[in-house]
Formats: sequence, C-alpha cells, structure tokens
Amino acid sequence: MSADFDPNAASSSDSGVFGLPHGVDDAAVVLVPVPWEVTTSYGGGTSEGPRAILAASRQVDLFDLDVERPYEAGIVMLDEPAEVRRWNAEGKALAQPIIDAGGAGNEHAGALAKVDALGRDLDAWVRATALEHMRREKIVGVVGGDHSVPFGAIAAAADHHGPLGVLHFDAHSDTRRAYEGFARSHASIMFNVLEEIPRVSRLVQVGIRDVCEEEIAYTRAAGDRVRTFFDRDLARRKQDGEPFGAVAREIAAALPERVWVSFDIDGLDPRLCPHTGTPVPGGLDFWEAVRVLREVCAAGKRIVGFDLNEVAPNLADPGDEWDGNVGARLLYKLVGFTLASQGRARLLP
Ligand SMILES: [Mn+2]
Repeated sequence: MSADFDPNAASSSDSGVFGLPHGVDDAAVVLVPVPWEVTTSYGGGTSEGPRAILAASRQVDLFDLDVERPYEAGIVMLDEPAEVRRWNAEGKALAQPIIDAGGAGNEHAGALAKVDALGRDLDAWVRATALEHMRREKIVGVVGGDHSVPFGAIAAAADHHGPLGVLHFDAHSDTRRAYEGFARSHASIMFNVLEEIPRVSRLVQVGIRDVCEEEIAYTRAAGDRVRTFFDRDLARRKQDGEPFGAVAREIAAALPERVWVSFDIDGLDPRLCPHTGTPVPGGLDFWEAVRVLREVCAAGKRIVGFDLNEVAPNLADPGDEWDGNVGARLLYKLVGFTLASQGRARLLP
C-alpha cells in the first residue's frame, strides 16, 4: 500500500471500493460486480446493487473491530462488465412477458430457451473471470445482482480449491428445479449448485423461512449433503434463552474444511434490506450473521470466496443509501473474515 494513503481520511467519490487506491495487481481481494436480474419475479433493482454498494462503501470506516485492517491486503472492485449489462437488458425483455403471465406456457418456449441460454453465458463469464483471478491467488467475491449470479464462481472455486461446503444465508431455500419455467432462476441457484457441482460436498443453509413443498422434499432427500437451520428454529432457540454464540458454533461445525459463503441479503431482517426483491419478516440480525462468519473462522475453516447478492437500492429515492450502506458493511465483513480465515489478516479477540 502506498505511503501516502491515509486510512483515516474521508474518501473521494471517484476512489475505489471502500475508498481504497488498489488495482488488481496490488489487491488480494478482487470483487466482481455482476449487474444481472433477468428472472427477478417480484421487486426489481438488484442489477443496481453493485453500483449502490460501491457508492456506499466509501463511507465505511476501514478499521474493523473483528478483523484488524482488512484493507491492508488490498481490495479492488472490477469495472461493471458492459456485456453483462447488455445480456441483462436482452434477457429481461425476453423474460418479462413470461413473468407477467405467471410462468412459461407453450407459447413462451422460444423466449424461455433464449433466457436460459443467456443465463448459461453469464455462468460461463463469471466462471472464467473468477478462475482467472483465483489462478493469480486472489480471493474472489461476487457482488450481484440476483442470486443466480454466483453459480460460475462457486464452480470455479470447486475446480480451483477442491471439494468445499457452501454456507448459504437466505430467507429462501433456492432449491427449486426451475421457477416460472426458468432453469437459471435466482430461486434455483442451490438446486443448480447441488446438481451440477459435485465437489460441493455440503450445503449449510441459515435463516430459511420461505420454502415450498418441492424444496422440503428435495433437501430432505439430499440427506447429509444439506443441513438447513430454519429461521423459525433459530428464533425459538433464542426465545428459549440459548446463547447465539452456541448456535453459531453449531452452524460452523456443520461445514467442511473449505467454505464458500453465499449471502443473500434477504437472509437478514428486512429492516436491513427494505428494497430487496423478495423480503420476508424474521431473519438474522446483522451481528448474528457476523457471529456465524466469525465462528467459521474461529473453527479453523478456510473461506475460499464469497458472494453477496440481492441488494437493491431504493430506485424511487436516490438519496436513500440504506440498502447499499448495509450491503457495503456486510461486504467488508465478508472480505475481512475471508482474509482472516486464510491467515491474510488478523482475527481480533
Ligand atoms: Mn436467494
């Protein structure tokens, strides 16, 4: 880090993520923005998530009370890829009539196939981009976009690092075979991960509180490969006075040695993400989510990468930075704990 960078100063509006001066060459962490929300079925805006998080990140103080000076390792966010923006616009135009009709009918077969093909193109792009940086020993974090975006990065991490578990924070199980006909849907991400990435040895879900019967049947049939900590059960344990630290340690213990963290912001209490696409009451508090990440680190597991998705700014009021603000702070925690789990930053007591 250059000697004239002052971590205590306010950052300018044209500085990098978190106000940092790094480029890819001097950053240990490469954040890949993926402005994609083609199959968003309810509230829109997640394609503006990376931009909102980047803007809000410049207000985050760099000293962290959990992980000492994560910024010293270097953090950069890549420029938004123009081709992803283009595919997103094309895919949305094709998908909208299907979503408006409440799902794909026979007359939509052509459009549906094109949307799925664009989703495959996106997966291939994310996978190649992630792999390129992993081969340079970078930590890759994907910033969505809707929850379909990390598929390629999880596949790349499994290729590059070997078998791993996915720690999945979400209000939704995301294990539908397809949603409204779309196979690459945000609601199918973990189904696709389990079906298509055999090196994902285990999926540990946290905060789930909106789930359909097909998903219950599917995740139960998966046996030990899927462990779900339903939000209802977490809430009851808290109501009955169980310390959350013990719950967090149990979640961490369910994971294998290598971990990818897939964080859908709607796993948090919707007060922390009011404009996300599909908010559900309940959910984790900010510090509960942080505690789970901390215990994963403390248990000696290695977080190999992460994604943060479904952050959507208030499109009606550009002055409202709340969703981006929470997203940026959570992103900084994800970066910090990932670095600490790899011995590239120090976990504070
Ligand atoms: Mn999700």
